Amino acid sequence: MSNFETVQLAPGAVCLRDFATMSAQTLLDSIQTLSRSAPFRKVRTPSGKSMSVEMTNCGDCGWISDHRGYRYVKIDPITGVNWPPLPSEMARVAVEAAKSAGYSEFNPDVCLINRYAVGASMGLHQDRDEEDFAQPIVSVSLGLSVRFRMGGVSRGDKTQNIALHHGDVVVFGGPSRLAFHGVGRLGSGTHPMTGAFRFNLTFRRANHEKKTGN
Ligand code: MD3
Ligand code: FE
Repeated sequence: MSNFETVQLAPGAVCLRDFATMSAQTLLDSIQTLSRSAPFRKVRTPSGKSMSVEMTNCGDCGWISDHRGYRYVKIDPITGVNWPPLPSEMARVAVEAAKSAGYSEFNPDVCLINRYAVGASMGLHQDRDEEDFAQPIVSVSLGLSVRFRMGGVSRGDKTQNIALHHGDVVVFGGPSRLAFHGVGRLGSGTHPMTGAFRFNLTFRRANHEKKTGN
């Protein structure tokens, strides 16, 4: 396993620097493959604004946004079929990272994949379309670096800036699960593995775990 450094960002939020560096090529190959079945697309916010980040998903459902709102859906509206399955080699990285951050029960059912081209950014928001806030969100950054902003559970709370680099994994759980966060504009550059892009994978538990038996 690779070496990594742990940085506590806030209660429940831990950055594992370089945690995914050794897995980066595998993750990028998986992204390339699954984006052939579920292509990256620009999405619109409910108010009609086009987001600058392009997105796709894999897993039992996928996160979408349109004039009807934000939600998870089982069928990709672009292809009309199920999202591609979450590859086990992708899920493994997220589950291991969650364990290292103290969340031994993480069981993701979806991975939202964001692709940032030069100039793309993401405004301050909360991730609250999931059913179970007891499970953390695990974020993996690949390619070009970016400035990540993190605040508290109220929009007006003070924010801190953290640089996220290729291979960094951040686990957001507990008191940080509903923290406001955003991503600064991607500057121009070239990364040897991703070219002019940054990819971010967020592993989530969108639906409550199904009870087995009867
Ligand atoms: C803090 N993505 O897809 S990952 C998103 O880099 C999203 O693409 C960003 O925010 C990106 O929703 C940031 C870091 C992140 C993800 C989820 C969080 C931070 C979080 C949930 C709660 C608190
Ligand atoms: Fe988010």
